[in-house]
Amino acid sequence: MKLLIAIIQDEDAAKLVTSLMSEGYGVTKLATTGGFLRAGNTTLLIGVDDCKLDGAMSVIEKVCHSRKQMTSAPSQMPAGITNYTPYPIEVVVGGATVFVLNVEQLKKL
Ligand code: 2BA
Repeated sequence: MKLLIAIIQDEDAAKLVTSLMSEGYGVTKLATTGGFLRAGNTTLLIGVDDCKLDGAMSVIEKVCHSRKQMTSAPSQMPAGITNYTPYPIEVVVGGATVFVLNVEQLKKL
């Protein structure tokens, strides 16, 4: 069994949860914050049997879209500089960042 930790954009979250649930995947949705943009995103925990891993990945790929975003995130500020004016930069926020972990056991007690 695998655990997918999928970090996605809030805009895609409702549709992805619905799509995964309708295809029989179990999903837990967490409200999270990206370290770079310091903006809200969504993290889904999806436990899947090994044989369903590719299917889950296809659903994620189909639903989640990359988007361009402008930011002047404070995390760009060089350490120790106080009078720094951040300038806007454009970043491409991915469709989904997915970690695939091996699961030793799943117990429902
Ligand atoms: P954020 O950390 O808010 O990053 C949003 C987007 O900003 C990133 O999109 C990337 O295009 C850009 N970015 C991030 N760090 C950067 C840097 N140091 N310099 C320039 N641009 C930078 P994605 O790569 O698609 O990541 C989307 C979200 O996925 C991230 O939001 C973060 O919440 C998560 N993420 C991505 N890689 C991760 C990792 N290795 N570990 C944990 N979470 C990760």
